[in-house]
Amino acid sequence: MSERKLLIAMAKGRIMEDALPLLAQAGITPAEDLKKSRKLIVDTSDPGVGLVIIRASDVPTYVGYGAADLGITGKDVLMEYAGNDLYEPLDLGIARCRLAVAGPVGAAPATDRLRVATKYPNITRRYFAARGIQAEVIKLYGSMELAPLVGLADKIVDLVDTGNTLKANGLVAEETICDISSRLIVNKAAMKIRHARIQHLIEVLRTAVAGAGSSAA
Ligand code: PRT
Ligand code: MG
Repeated sequence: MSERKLLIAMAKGRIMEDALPLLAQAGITPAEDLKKSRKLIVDTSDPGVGLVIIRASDVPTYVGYGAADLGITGKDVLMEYAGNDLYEPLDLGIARCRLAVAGPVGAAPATDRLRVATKYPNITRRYFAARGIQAEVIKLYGSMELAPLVGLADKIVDLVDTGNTLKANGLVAEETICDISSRLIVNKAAMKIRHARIQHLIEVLRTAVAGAGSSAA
C-alpha cells in the first residue's frame, strides 16, 4: 500500500502567487494552471504531494484537523485562529503587510468606549484589552473601510500595505498592531507520523526562502 500524499492547503490569490515560486524550488509545481482550474485538489510534479485550494481563513482549520498535513497562510489568519493543533515552523516572508488600527483623518486617537469594525475580532479584542481600552468589536467580512464613513464604527482594524485603500476612503493608519507575512503551518500529529518527509520539505523551503530574501535585497 502506498502512503497517502502529503497535502498542502492554501488559498488562491496573493499568497499563492508568492508561494508557488518557493514551492517550485522544492520541486513542487501544480499539474494544471491554478488560475483557470476549478479543481479543489490538484496534483503536482511531485507524485507524493498534492495541493488543496481553499479560502485563506480556512487553511488553519483544514490543517488543524489533519485534513491537510501542511498549509500556507497569513500570520493575521493564524493570530485569529483559536486552535493549538498546529506548528508554525517557517516564516515564508511573502505577502507582507501590517495589521493596523485606522480611523478617519484628523479623528481623535483610540481612547475609551470605542466601536471598532474588523474581520479580526479576537486580535482586536486582545489588542484593546491589553491597552485597557474598552472596545466594542463589530465583526465584518469585508470592506471594513466603509464602517467609519457611515458611522458604524469609530475605527477599523485591517491589513495595510501601501495605505492607498485607506487614503482613498479618507482614513489613515494610527497604530501598527503587528507586521504580517505568510507562514508554513504543519498539523502536530502529521509532524510526528510523517516526520522525515515533512522535515525534509521544511528544510528545502527554508533554503528557498533564504535565497529569495538575498536575491530580493
Ligand atoms: O477574499 P477571501 O476572503 O477569500 O480571502 P482574502 O481576501 O483574505 O485572500 P487574499 O488572497 O486577498 O489573501 C489574504 C492574505 O494576504 C491576508 O490574510 C494577508 O496575510 C495577505 N495580505 C498581504 C493581504 C494584503 N497584503 C493586503 N494588502 N491581504 C489583504 N490586503 C488588502 C487589505 O485588506 C486592504 O483591503 O489590501 C488592501 C490594502 O492594501 P493597500 O496597499 O491599499 O494598503
Ligand atoms: Mg480578497
